[in-house]
Amino acid sequence: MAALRTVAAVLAIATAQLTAASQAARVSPRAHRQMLPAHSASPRSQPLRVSAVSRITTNDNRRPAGRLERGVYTLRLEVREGMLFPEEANGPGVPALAFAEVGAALQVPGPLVRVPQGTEVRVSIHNPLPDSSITVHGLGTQSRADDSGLRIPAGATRQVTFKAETPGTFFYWGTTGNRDLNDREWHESQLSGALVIDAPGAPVEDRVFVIGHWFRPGDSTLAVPRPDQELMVINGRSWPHTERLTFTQGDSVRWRWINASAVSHPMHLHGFYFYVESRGDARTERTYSGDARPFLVTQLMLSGETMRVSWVPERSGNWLFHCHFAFHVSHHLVLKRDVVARGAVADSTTAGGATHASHAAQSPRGSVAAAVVPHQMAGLVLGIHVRPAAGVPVGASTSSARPRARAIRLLAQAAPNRFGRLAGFGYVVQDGPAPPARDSISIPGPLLVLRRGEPVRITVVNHLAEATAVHWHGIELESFPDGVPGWSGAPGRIMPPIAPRDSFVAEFVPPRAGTFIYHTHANEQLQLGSGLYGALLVVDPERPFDSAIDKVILVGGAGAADSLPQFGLESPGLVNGSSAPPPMDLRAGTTYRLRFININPDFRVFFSLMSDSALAVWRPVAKDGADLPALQRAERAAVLLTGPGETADFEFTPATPGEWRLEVKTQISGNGVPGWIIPIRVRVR
Ligand SMILES: [Cu+2]
Repeated sequence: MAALRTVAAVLAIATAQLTAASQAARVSPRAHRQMLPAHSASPRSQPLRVSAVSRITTNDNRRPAGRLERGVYTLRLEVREGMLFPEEANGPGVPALAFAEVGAALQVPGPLVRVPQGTEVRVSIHNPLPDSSITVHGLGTQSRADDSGLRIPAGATRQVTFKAETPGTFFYWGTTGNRDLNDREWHESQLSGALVIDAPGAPVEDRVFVIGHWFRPGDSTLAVPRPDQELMVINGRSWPHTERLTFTQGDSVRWRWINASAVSHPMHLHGFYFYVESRGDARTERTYSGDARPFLVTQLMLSGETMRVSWVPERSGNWLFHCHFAFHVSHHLVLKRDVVARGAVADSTTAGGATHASHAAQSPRGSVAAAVVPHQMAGLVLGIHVRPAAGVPVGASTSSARPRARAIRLLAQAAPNRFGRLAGFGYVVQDGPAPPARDSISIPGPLLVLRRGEPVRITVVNHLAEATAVHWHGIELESFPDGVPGWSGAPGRIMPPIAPRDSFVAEFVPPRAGTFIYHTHANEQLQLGSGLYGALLVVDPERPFDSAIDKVILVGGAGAADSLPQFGLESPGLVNGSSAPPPMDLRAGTTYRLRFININPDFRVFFSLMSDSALAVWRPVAKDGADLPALQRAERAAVLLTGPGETADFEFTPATPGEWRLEVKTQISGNGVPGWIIPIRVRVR
């Protein structure tokens, strides 16, 4: 145990990543639900009254609130109760406290504070609640040490004045119970607003997005028992009711993201890489420049983190930016509980594999059945339309047949009783004219190795009992084959869901060698959890895949978690399809390429390579499939935190014979969150 503690101690100080992660109490969408009943069990002294409330308007953060005159910015805020409507304006709503400018409409997120650097900021906050104080954090000089919070007693008004000294993306947030940001209860969870300080001359044609999370535990003691209710919003709205962004091919896109929710979100962009220009939290920010900027397709944002990103949509069509936790984009976050009957999903994963729930989830929802049938997701999804630049034909490079394209036939199939009584879903590649048995599946799907620059034509055949689709995660391709059913493509040519017994042809030319993922982009909680995922490697012709050197460590799900009997108690993970992977045999002096992939539906995953007494050292070489610039390739301690939808490549050269342990695990650090750990012996000869 002493040795283990030593390693643990080393781990704890090895990287800021680990430290930050262990401070973020929540690991998975289900984990936070486990934490919350403890709060709900303690009676609230002052229940939120939901009678006589006003409508909360959603705030797109385009227009700063307040008044700026002669270098002095003045804003008068108050907190009131209201109803938030994250879907249709006349749809279902939830009660919440919200910020407003005094006398004006309530807003979620709160009124935007946006000022030039050097401005004197004067904010007053009125708390009209009769018997609850409010504490507001994030207003003050941009120093974390300062942020003990501004306490406003019931019925009182307080003012804060500070100089906007440091440019960046920050936020203010309130609590009625002096709780931490990641511990707020449902009624106070929307008390968050953006605070942006612009440097002189910096571009301000950007957009500001605040991620919110609202969770109210169910109450079975009511005359009409109330189930758990949960929603996740981007600027107050849940997909498909989030704002649509429209750009023209070649535009520069600049976004600021603020995770004011209690949980982490791996935010993933389809079709393009983005640069992370800065990262921070409510009070501080770190800016990257030049080659130091992370260049990736998925950025994990912990609770309370912010980021500024930039990217260029080089190809036209429809794209998405979304959270990669399956639950955070699932039908569970649709407030209309009658759309999908909870429990039907469990039935669907028994031996037959047939499902009615997914069809229900995919049926278009009334008021938004416009030109495009919305994808069945909900929650943290942002839709992006990219118009073609003048003179560029839509989908020019994929619409015509490619005679020399390499053909792959990929079957999506199901096998009964793969996870206990639950079916597994998996991909199989058909070689030759004879199709494989209908219940033959592989979890993960077969390793697909493509060659950079070589056209590929993948026919996806759906042998499932429900519609599906495949997303080529991280590949810079045209919109149509991108794999989001009812969304990918452009007006007049939208990718359909692949119906049972139907097929779909995805054609693309992978432009970049690296580690990617292919996975289902339909009914992800069920399909991804059940096994529809695999590693997609793109290699240079001069450096083909070599299984003796290239080691893929792929973490996926092990059964549709919300269908499992132990749902909420334990969530499974698999490494390369196994909960007890075989040892990895390496040779001293050889340089290996470890290709890590996290495509688990629900969990952040840590990887660490260690002996009994020390962490190994490895060299990062690629992130999300993109080679790292030399500046980011410094050797470092062998620990890695990933969210779903991330890949990362490291070179590892064991110097001497011996034994290492590659640990693959979820967070289990002292907060009661359950997890799993899968150790792999690494034997060096
Ligand atoms: Cu999320």
